[in-house]
Amino acid sequence: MAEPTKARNPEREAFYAEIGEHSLSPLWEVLHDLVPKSPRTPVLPTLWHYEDVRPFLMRAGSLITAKEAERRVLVLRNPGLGGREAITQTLYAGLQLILPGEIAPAHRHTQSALRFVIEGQGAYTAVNGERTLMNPGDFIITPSWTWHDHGNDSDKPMVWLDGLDVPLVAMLDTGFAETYNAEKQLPSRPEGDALARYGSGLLPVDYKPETKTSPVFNYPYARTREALESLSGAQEIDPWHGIKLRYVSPATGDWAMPTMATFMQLLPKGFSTQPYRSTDAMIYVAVEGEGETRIGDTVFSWKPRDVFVVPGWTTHSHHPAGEAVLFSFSDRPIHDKLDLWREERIKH
Ligand code: GTQ
Repeated sequence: MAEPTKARNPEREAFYAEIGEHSLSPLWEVLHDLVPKSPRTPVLPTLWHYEDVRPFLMRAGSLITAKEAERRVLVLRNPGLGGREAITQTLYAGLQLILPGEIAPAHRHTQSALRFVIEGQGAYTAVNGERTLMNPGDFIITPSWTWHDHGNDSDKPMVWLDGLDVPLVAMLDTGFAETYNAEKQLPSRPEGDALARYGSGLLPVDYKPETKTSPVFNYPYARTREALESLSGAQEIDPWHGIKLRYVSPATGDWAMPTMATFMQLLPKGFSTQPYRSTDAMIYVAVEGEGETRIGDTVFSWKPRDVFVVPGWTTHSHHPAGEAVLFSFSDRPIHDKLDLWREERIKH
């Protein structure tokens, strides 16, 4: 609700203009915008149907090589954010295409990246000298300031969703980047090394975490799906979330990434979630099944590979047609660490 503005008169206007010349402004004119009663986000609920975006991606594939582009990505721009390369206030998302035989050259940057595999299989991403093959539904991490390159040795196009904390890092003015001295890293560790070392309920005996990012950098969908499948027979299905798991670092139990929370949830057949909101804006990717998500007055119909955004502090509910699986991510770790995170579970 807009607060009544203070009366304006020529004397005040003249004063505001005069102090403006001295890089000063009157707080009382803007106080309630600066300190709102509840969040007023410009982020708009937005849905990208993969079948609409894919032809544009393939056209991009014939316009520019992955090498020339460095990263051949169509950015998912939130229309409420005035043309910024941002899907929410703090996060960036884009769909990256690598064609057979291509390489996206090695570089590193302070922005953290997640990859959620959408289409194709058998391409790799290499992080700090270890390659991991990418399969649909895998959640892959490129930690801040780690060398990474991507390549496609398969015979089909490979597409994944990139999620990065680009707008957050820009706001903090902490962006650094470097290109590697070669197109790709030579493998220095065998494939599967990180998962064996850190991702089997075991850790090397003297291991101490050196960074705030999970040492596991590929969470394969096969394992995630198996966990959800086993739990789908269980009694307790959360009315607001269905069966919702969060990805964590096995080294700390904290979120897998310091700036982004990631989740996978199963919505059983015939189940709808109750209305819910939390301060963090959520980016969803439909993985299996079809359904609707109601966000305020907006209704989105999704099917596998579609991406949609739920703005922060906006009531929403999911209504799958049959059993469905949704991946999602947000900046919740930041809200958590600043004691800002809130949620509201609404009862009908
Ligand atoms: O794969 O390294 O979508 O650096 C944007 C910036 C992907 C990447 C993006 C990047 C990358």
